[in-house]
Amino acid sequence: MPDWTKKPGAPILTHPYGQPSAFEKKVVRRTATQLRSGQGSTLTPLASLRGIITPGGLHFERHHGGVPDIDPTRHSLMVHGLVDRSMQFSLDDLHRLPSVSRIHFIECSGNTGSEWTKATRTDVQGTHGLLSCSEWTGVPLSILLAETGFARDARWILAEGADGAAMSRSIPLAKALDDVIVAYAQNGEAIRPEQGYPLRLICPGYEGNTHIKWLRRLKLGRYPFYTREETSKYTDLMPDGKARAFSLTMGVKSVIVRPSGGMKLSSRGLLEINGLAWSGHGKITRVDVSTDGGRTWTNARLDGMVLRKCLTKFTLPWVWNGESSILQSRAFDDSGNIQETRQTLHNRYGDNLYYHNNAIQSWSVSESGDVSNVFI
Ligand SMILES: Nc1nc2c(c(=O)[nH]1)N[C@H]1C(S)=C(S)[C@@H](COP(=O)(O)O)O[C@H]1N2
Ligand SMILES: [Mo]
Repeated sequence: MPDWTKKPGAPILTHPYGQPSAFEKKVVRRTATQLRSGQGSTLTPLASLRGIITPGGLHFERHHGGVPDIDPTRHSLMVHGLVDRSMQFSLDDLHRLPSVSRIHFIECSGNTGSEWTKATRTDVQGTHGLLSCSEWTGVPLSILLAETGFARDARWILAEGADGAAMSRSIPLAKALDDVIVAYAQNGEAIRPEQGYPLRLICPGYEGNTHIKWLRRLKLGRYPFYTREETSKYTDLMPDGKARAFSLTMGVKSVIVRPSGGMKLSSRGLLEINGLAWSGHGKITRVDVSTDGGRTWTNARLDGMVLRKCLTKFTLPWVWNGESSILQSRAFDDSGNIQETRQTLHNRYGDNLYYHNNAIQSWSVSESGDVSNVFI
């Protein structure tokens, strides 16, 4: 009989805010390699997570000016510009308004950017870790805009953060009226400081950069505001030298998280392939898995909830017979989009791209069972 059965365990309230088991301390965020002063990002350990929800403490982070320490009693949201009535909302005001809770992914458009022209990172935390999924609770932006009213020719909204970077992006008014949320809670608790405490914008399916954290201001206008983050950054350079701007919706994408780069298959025989699929356009309808580098494909099972603009879990049983194999997955969504190969995307968009890489990811399994990132 083990020790822990023979005596009482730790007293109640040892941890007023619960923590993971000490045996799980390797399951942590880690920094991406490109770090510059005053800004940076951390990656979610996708290979160690089960299901579709990212625990608050493991949500990836992307900060352009660090994490501000905001006193919610001194924070408010101003809505102004082409509105009938400028209004300022305190947190208390927002808590009184009708709320929604929705499960959505956030993916930085730089996610997988390192993998466009060669296999760079060793594991799925490195290749795909700028991706997380939470239940977000807050007030639909359409409700705030019904309070302020807006001019008939208003078309865009500038959203601005209260951080040192005062990060700002233009959001189409049509999107704001559709499904954007002014969120104050994440997975049942107040939004974490790293995720935008006390208020952030959730723009379901849009690139991560538009989900303005530490949100303090929304300004309505006729045109996009052409901020730094939608002109010099977060645009896609095309082969003819022109840059595509406002490429806001994240494409259909999937990745196998188990087995994935850096793992070792311990023995031959039956195992379950696990992965995640998502699309900024809507719902995942189907995921195929290949174990022979894309020559043949098998339908994976979509497990659990299949929600729009949300991570979807897929599984496939596989018998590894000890041969070298190439594992791939490709996702389909309800807008008719199919996840494509790198080659197809390169032929279409050229070699200048960094953002919005939603190509099929390949993991190679060697005869010794070592799994690694390969460029196909
Ligand atoms: N105010 C503000 N909002 C921001 C950012 C920021 O630096 N400041 N980073 C953006 C980027 S580039 C991304 S990908 C997401 C990341 O959200 P997360 O840190 O909660 O994962 O927030 C966006 N919102
Ligand atoms: Mo981002």
